[in-house]
Amino acid sequence: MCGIFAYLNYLTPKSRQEVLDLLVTGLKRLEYRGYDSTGVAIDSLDNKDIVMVKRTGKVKVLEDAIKEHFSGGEYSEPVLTHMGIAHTRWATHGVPCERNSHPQRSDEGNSFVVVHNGIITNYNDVKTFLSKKGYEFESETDTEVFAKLVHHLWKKHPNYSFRELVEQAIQQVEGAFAIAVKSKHFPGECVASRRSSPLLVGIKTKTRLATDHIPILYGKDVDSSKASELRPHGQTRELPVLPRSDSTSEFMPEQKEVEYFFASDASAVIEHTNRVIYLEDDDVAAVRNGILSIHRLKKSLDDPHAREITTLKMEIQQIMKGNYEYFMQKEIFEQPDSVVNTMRGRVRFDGQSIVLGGIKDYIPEIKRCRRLMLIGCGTSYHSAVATRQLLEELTELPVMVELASDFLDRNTPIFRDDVCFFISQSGETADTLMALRYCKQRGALIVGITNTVGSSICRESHCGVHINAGPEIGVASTKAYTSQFISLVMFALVMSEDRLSLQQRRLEILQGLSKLAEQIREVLKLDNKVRELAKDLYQHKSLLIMGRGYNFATCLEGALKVKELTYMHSEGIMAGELKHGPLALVDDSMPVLMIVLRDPVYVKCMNALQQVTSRKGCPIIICEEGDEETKTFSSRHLEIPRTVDCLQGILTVIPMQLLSYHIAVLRGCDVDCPRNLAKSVTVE
Ligand code: UD2
Ligand code: GLU
Ligand code: MG
Repeated sequence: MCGIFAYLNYLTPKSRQEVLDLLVTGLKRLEYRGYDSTGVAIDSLDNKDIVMVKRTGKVKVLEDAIKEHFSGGEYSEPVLTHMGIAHTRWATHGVPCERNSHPQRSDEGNSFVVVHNGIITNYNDVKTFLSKKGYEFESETDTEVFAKLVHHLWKKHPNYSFRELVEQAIQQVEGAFAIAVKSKHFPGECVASRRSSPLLVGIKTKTRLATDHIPILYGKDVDSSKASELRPHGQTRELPVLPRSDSTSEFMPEQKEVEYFFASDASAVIEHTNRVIYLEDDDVAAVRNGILSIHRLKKSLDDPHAREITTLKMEIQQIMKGNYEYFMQKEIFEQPDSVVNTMRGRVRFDGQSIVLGGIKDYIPEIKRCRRLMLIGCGTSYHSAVATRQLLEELTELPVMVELASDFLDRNTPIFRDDVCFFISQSGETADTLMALRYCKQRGALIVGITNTVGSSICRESHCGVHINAGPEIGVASTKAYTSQFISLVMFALVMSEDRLSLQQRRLEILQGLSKLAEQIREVLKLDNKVRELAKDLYQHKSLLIMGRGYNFATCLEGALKVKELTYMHSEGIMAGELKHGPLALVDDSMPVLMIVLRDPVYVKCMNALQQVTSRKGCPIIICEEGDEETKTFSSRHLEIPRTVDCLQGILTVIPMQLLSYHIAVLRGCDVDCPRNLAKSVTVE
């Protein structure tokens, strides 16, 4: 939910202005994660202090402030080694303002400054403890306690290394964090760590690295019971001296010139390097004298000896807007390609077979299960609603579809023979991740459906499917939805492979999948027509979207898009429920959109349409190409190509994505960064 970016150049001369440019560009790539305030910290000109610039608002505001602040010629002098940190915030503790922006500092002298993503849940206890030691707090953030805690530890243990200080501090905090710390007492060094929030390290060297692995240094004889010293409420006893992790010399081979990037996700580093290490929970990564080392306090039996350096396959163009005005628009128009990428290497249209490499070994186990649970939030939840009927049909299993937050609120009973799917674009969604851990603890088989390789859900699931839609930057999800949809359809097809009675149905669906990309291209041609409809709608207060059966999910997802992008009220209404309440909303002034396709619920949808028109409603109809009869009910319609019933939802959601996009543009809303929202919601 926020973006962290840190940059360290070792023996690679860069001026402060260049460093600031790098930090600001990094933040721009991460801006989708949060954008209520921003900040950077670099070394002062005499290298004795740290200078921070913070601003309320988006990265652009910070960029302008930096230009003003660091315009002097001295700032263009190259520095051999330097370390800077930057942050774009999505406030959880304290309003967005400069004082609460990150970096947060330990003291007026800026001894230690911290950028943080997540929530430190025991910050009040730590604050009470530190207040009694004389620390005065200047912000309302939970983050500030971390900077001050490190400072306190530094005063207590003046001979500890920077890494050891941070290592001690993370043992005292609870909750979720990714942090990067800078200190004027340890120039040219960076220490970073994570728990639950994502963090990776990018490495850029002139010559190829001599290794693909960074060894992990484990602590010895750790008595972790001591680590919880701060937890009892109001505890103010002196902190215990905690174990320190091993620091033998098994580091990454020395590099003469090297640059390190610490970032919340890969899109911020890909333009500099494709060599990255995904940190795991409780890893402490430290750079000192240009050498990166990774430390962990505890080693359990199956812990690895090293962290792998992975090569990112992402291309820089993938995260650029190209000719499009907004990322969201680009992502909507990418769907003919992204759906093919989801199926690539998995669906063989000639031999009519499907292989999902990520779950094939688990299929026998899945077939023996008692029920399938599909769990997600927002758009990901809608992809479950959209495919539930097909899953029930092809697996002949009970299928439960759950919102992660509600699922947890209910303490839903889960059994060892349940198979639980966790659907999340980022793979970091906090509620979904917590539901995953809840089910895992109860012994269920955990399957992830994610777009992000290396994400928490991917790592904590037993198996899963990467939807391979490519990076999604626009906060409102579009191509990830259609790819999640297809991934679940492919799963249903795999489950029914050996059912003789279902072969005809499977064939029909496979044929539908093979035509999908072409049909999406057709639907995208409606763009101009949709823009005209948006002109009719954008000044209204509300939009009702009605449908049923396979298209009910499109109504929910369409209404969500309208809400998040345009701030207009919108509701997805199950057409079967009309007479039970929603019909009261309908009159000649209420905008209504109805999905009426030639599928098993066509007659029922026509009924609903008649009910609406007889209340003087004048709906926009999404119908099948050439369906003259349905078209007579309204002068405004969008025709989409015919496909198999269970795939219609992929084609009907696209006009809804376009419609919400155009309404948002007409209303002057920021399409890629809707107010109050962030791309990956890593808090409850
Ligand atoms: C893998 C490769 C792909 C290509 C292909 C060739 C990766 C990420 N994918 O794709 O690049 O080489 O093989 O056949 O290297 N997983 C989870 N949870 C999730 C998602 C995935 O545990 O939420 C696991 C999954 O069980 C598997 C691995 O991650 O072990 C890769 O999953 P995938 O869907 O990318 O697998 P596949 O075979 O389509
Ligand atoms: N909890 C911290 C704050 O409110 C960090 C929020 C974030 O991840 O942006 O400042
Ligand atoms: Mg996994």
